Amino acid sequence: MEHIAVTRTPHLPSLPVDPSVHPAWLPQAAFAPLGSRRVAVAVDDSPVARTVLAEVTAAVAAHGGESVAPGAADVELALRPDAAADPEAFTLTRAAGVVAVTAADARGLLYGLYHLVRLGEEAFTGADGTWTIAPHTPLRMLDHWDNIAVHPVMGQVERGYAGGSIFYDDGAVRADLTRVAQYARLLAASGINRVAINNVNVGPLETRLLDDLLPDVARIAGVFRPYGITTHVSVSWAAPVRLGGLTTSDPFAPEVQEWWARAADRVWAAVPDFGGFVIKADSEGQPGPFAYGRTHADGANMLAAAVAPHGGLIHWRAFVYNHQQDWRDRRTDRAKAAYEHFAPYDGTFADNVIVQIKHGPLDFQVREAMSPAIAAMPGTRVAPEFQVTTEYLGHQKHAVYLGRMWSQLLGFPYWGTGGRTLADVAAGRHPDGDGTRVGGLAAVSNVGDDVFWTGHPLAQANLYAWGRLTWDPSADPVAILDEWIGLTFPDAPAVVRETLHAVLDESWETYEQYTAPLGVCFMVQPGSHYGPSPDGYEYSPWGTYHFADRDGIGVDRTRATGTGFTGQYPAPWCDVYESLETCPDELLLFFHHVPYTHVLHSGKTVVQHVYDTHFEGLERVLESVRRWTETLDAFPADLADRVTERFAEQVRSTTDWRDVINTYFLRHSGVPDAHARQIF
Ligand code: GCW
Repeated sequence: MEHIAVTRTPHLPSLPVDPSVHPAWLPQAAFAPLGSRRVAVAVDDSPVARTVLAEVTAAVAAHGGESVAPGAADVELALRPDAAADPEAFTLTRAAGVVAVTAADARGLLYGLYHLVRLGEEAFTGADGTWTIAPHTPLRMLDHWDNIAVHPVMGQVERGYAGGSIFYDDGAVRADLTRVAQYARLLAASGINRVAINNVNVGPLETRLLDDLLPDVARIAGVFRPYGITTHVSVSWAAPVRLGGLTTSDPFAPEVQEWWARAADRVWAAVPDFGGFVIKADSEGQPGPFAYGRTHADGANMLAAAVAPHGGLIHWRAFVYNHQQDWRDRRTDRAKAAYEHFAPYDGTFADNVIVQIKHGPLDFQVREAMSPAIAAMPGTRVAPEFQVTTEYLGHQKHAVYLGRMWSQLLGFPYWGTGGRTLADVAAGRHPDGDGTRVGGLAAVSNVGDDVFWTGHPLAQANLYAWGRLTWDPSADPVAILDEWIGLTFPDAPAVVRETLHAVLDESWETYEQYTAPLGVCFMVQPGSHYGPSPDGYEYSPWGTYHFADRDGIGVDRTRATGTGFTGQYPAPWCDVYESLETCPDELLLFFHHVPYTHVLHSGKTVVQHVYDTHFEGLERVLESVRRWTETLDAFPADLADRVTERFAEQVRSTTDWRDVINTYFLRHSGVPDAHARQIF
């Protein structure tokens, strides 16, 4: 490897810094500690190496430091290669006033550089020592549900709450991808290394990403590449018919196999380091192998064979269920679907298939049980899927920090306290596995072309936290929140940082308080999924019911008397959830149908719990608004205005939730509030 020094590099890429867009967690000030020092960089000439050089060059130019040749005297920071095994890992050494970051290749150096940015001055003044830091899993992914053609119902970005798409504008890939480059930089600085660039609901225009729109895919991949980010595309199972004019998509048909192999050849010819395909098949109307009497393993393995010669991956989604269920049918339980469709095929998926499974068995609710399917496939590479976009969590109109929720989910001990967790399974460390089935972590992104990226400026914290947790799922989500606050608002006085912390820290729990209680799920407005509608899905085909009547509420998912869903869990959870004695309060209504007067472990009845949490939830939001109002002058006016506007909507919406849910429970149960507060 030929190493070049920053001082001898004539054509560095310029960093994608656009002053009209909020810098998120990479404001210029965050680079001051690094940029005020004498820095030596020795790297190869790869695209990522050039990013490392560009970052250092820009930082020292802005902050009075100096780029010096490797080996120069009085170097304060050195970034240079070593022979480490993991190409994304780096080693940080602090000794005798010199900080060195070493890594096997430029990706590790880039992560090391952003690590220094996060540490700030502490990076240079802390105690001497050596730390080797490696990501938890090699697949740390964000999926975009962005459409190229504006969808008549879902718009430019399905479940997007931050304006238009950074990739597409009204039927075409944007000519100017500067925002994508800025995004890539933010993602690299948080730890993400893979992005799927289009919606898993693939329309006719998006199908053409495999064909005449390939040059656009190559352009986007070219923007992500310098940041160590690999590009993936979502594909339609029906592509051979839609695009290739075949009469079938049967995975066993030779012409279909041949079509996909040629499609893969084309894609990798255009983008040699392409990542692979994401696919939603036989799900919510998307075509799939069921039409041909084939299984999901048949479908996934056929695609896997097509991309294998190129080293590609297939992310095959397990969000497969009957969305045309008859609500009168009490035997079918949507929660059981992913396990039933996938677990029987464990061990039969090809090596380059990743089965992507939503963390909950329903759909990204504020509180639902863990998906048992994730734990059921020791012989399969699994990527649990999360939502950074807040489809069921307030549409980035409510201030809801999700780090604590994800941390809890990632640390869920599927085989009991102290045992392997969801994050372990994602990294291939299944207790019954052979350790080779390394999966990853995936989530749906929350950005758009909004000037603050995420609609609600404070929702940036979620994007940041997601990246950081994919890198290290054991990281403290509260520390991540403070890290985000420190980076994003570097000059803010302590009181402002305390306010942001207070507003966000327990905001997930607050959101849970004022929305659907005790794991009951889906009391949202149908379609939009914003605002309360307790019976909105009760008589619908979507399989998301709570069965409230005058006596009680909740879904009996026990083996003894219900749908038997509890039987999909390994011990101890199959028994913990089965029993009313041991089922945790917060999931009570997910697993059991109980009277409104059932007494929780907390000592309260279900109905009194509902009243109390809903009154308290609004109080907590009002307290957040009070704190925010006290410090809002410390923020730039445009950001302050945006957050203030969002809080006004949050208060309106939370009041709505409180009153609708409380009234619903009062009318159904006839049990008055013990404190005689106003319910309608
Ligand atoms: O939560 C549901 C959403 C759909 C989405 C689907 C999925 C992309 O309401 O908008 O479609 O999940 O995950 O496929």
